[in-house]
Amino acid sequence: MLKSNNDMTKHICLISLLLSATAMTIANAAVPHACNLNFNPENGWKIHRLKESNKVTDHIWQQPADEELTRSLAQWKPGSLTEQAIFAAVEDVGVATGRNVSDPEDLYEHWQGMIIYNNSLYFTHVTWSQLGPGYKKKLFRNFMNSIVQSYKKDGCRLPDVFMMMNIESVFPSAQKEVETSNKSSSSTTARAPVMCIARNVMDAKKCTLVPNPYFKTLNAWQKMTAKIRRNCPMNLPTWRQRQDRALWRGKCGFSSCESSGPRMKLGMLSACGDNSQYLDVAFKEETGCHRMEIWVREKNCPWLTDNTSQLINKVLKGAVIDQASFCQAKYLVNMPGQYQGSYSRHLQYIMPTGSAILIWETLSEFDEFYYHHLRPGKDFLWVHGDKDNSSKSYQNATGSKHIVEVVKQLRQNERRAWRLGKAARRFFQHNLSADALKKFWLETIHMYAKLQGFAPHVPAEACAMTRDAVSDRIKQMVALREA
Ligand SMILES: *[C@@H]1O[C@H](CO)[C@@H](O)[C@H](O)[C@H]1NC(C)=O
Ligand SMILES: *[C@@H]1O[C@H](CO)[C@@H](O)[C@H](O)[C@H]1NC(C)=O
Ligand SMILES: *[C@@H]1O[C@H](CO)[C@@H](O)[C@H](O)[C@H]1NC(C)=O
Ligand SMILES: *[C@@H]1O[C@H](CO)[C@@H](O)[C@H](O)[C@H]1NC(C)=O
Ligand SMILES: *[C@@H]1O[C@H](CO)[C@@H](O)[C@H](O)[C@H]1NC(C)=O
Ligand SMILES: *[C@@H]1O[C@H](CO)[C@@H](O)[C@H](O)[C@H]1NC(C)=O
Ligand SMILES: CC(=O)N[C@H]1CO[C@H](CO)[C@@H](O)[C@@H]1O
Repeated sequence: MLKSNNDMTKHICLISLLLSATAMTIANAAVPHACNLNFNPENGWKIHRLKESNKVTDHIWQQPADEELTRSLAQWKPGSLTEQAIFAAVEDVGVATGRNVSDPEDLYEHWQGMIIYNNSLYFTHVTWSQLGPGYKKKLFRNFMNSIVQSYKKDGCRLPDVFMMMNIESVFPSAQKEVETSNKSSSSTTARAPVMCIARNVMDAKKCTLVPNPYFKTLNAWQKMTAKIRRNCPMNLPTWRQRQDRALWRGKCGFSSCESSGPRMKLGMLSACGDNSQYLDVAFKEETGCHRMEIWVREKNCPWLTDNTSQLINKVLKGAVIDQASFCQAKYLVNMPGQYQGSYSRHLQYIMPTGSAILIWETLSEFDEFYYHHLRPGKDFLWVHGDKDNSSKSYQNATGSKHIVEVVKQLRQNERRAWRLGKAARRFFQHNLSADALKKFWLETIHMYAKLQGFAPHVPAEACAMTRDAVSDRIKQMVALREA
């Protein structure tokens, strides 16, 4: 079992002195209050300061918290959560995903510790490896920082809290799940109190889902989605001018024969064959496709053939399309993620376009924090390609139809397609807009704080997050080390 204090101090960001001065300067002038967010159909989510309440953790929600939070945290009574249980859960997931749990660098590769203390945000478990510009941990830190800063600006006060966050999208297979659950009696209780961004449906109690880091920051997301809305007017005459095909652009990506993502994508691309009048689908770059071709040549995957290679070459050259211009098509396809066939951030970008959303049915294998709100047939339609018996991943989602059939039907019923697009856009406002993300995090932090039976403390070496400073500073240190 891990010793929490040891591990909290081992993986730190080494720059607390540098940053503590900056942290002081952002203290809010107004006395911060406990806050709530309420949804109003006219104005969306609005912050609500609770002036009467002094104790943030005492405050009463005016609406029930999101089901994902109530469900995944239900097994914990207020005040029952210990630091040990949190670290046990981290180790538990580590074992199941095949990480070397006695090597903290390896174990914490995908974990990010996060502390909110006295209304400021701190991070622990920042590892040295993988500090590239797009690396998810960095994105995540920036995203969380923007959320905490935003509450501060609103004059809100957050409760003290400590969380461990898994920023990977892949969770243990069913087989490993069995091994883990037999490991010891404690592992059943070591399930819920960690956070993750995507979770296999079979691991429903393993962690609590929170938004993925690809929203970047609240401000960036707000700007990006405002641009999409401007680019994509919804009045029917204008909407009618959108291209009458289902559009998809994405990465090739390939990690193993078992991963369902690339196989599903090939399934869709092959459906394109004689159907280019209905589908406009292509890979947007060659990276990853080369690896797939190598596999084709070596014929290691039973489902890859020489024809796959032909297919890849044929469909590779799709024009890259700016995300804010996706609404040039009436129908937009969401495919599973690049490597393991898990979630894809694509969906959060296409929901606000007002085009009808077609989701490849394998999505039902993985959950993100908002999937349980999506209503098939109303907010989107399930689709699939030619089913083949080598694919274990098809879940036969209710109502799923062949993608070409779906496009043909929607062409016959334009108003239905338009209504689907409007519903997706409404869904977006409610669940995925910057304010909705803010609201989700406010609930998460409050619910989690209530469960904790310990007072979170800031280890001496933890770093205060102000701007982008954490990983920039580490990069400098890496450079110094290498010089
Ligand atoms: C909490 O933050 C406020 C404002 O930044 C500061 O004045 C106060 O000393 C801090 N309290 C503790 C216990 O750190
Ligand atoms: C796991 O990590 C420990 C500590 O770094 C190391 O000694 C050991 O060799 C590693 N085991 C494997 C299988 O890599
Ligand atoms: C785990 O427990 C289940 C039910 O008790 C049992 O069927 C299964 O064989 C066990 N698995 C392992 C790997 O011990
Ligand atoms: C590969 O494609 C050719 C024509 O392009 C076709 O005749 C052949 O049946 C295909 N092979 C397989 C295994 O699908
Ligand atoms: C798929 O079907 C073919 C022929 O119908 C059969 O030979 C093959 O064993 C099947 N594969 C799987 C994985 O069931
Ligand atoms: C899905 O349906 C197909 C054909 O109806 C069937 O062969 C397959 O076993 C089903 N898959 C699952 C996971 O239920
Ligand atoms: C977190 C969040 O905003 N959840 C909302 C998602 O949308 C459904 C209805 O579509 C609401 O009931 C949820 O509260």
